[in-house]
Amino acid sequence: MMDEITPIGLLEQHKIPDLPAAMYYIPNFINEDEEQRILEKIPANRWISLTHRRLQAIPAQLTANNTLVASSKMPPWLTNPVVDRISSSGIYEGAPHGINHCLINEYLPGQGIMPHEDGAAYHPVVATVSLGGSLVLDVTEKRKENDADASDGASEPKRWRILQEPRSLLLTTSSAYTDTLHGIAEVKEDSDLTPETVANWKLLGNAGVIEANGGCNTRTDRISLTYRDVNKVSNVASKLFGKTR
Ligand SMILES: O=C(O)CCC(=O)C(=O)O
Repeated sequence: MMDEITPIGLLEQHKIPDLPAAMYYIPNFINEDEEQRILEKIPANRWISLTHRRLQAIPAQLTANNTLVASSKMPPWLTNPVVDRISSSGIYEGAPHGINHCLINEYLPGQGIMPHEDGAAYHPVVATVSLGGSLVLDVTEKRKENDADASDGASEPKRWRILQEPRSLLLTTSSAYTDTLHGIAEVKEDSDLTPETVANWKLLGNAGVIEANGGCNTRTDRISLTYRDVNKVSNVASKLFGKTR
């Protein structure tokens, strides 16, 4: 039945092989009803349009010095069931606040995001829930400044492809967070998807769909929820006294 979810259980069972430590992939993290409920709740009037996609930040965009000034909390439709399930995995243990922020990105077929890192504004754990369509996230090893080979191109950085299916959860932690870049190609189809080219192939919920389509994924509208813990938080009271933590 399509309505089943995968309990996270032991994270080690979901670890994506061969990547820097560590990324975890959990298919069917939410069910179709839960996915639909979230999609219906995304506010139509909060989108910020960029050149190649649109996004919204909840509860608020960060200030110029990467502070979350939060007079309101995350709304229940973003926390229940997603944050509750993620928290039960223990992945945010030791984080300053736990999940306090969510970026919602929408990608139409042909849209993507340039390779980037999320940086020091956040505790180094990102939890990405995918809604709607599937797409490939490209993960690339970051060049070190003193990398002798970086200038002459003699050695290529390592790359991995992660297929994110609808309703899945991808957790990016520790050196996978700090030592890699991630991006999404601006294509209408992800091709050459095989057990050899997709790092999380064995963890996929439905690899058969890709196989039946000749190793291709035809992009449809996809929305991602990227949950994070913003390190610096200022509530209205502490802002009056100029304090953040
Ligand atoms: O949509 C995704 O899977 C990635 C989003 C992303 O790179 C970001 O929010 O920084």
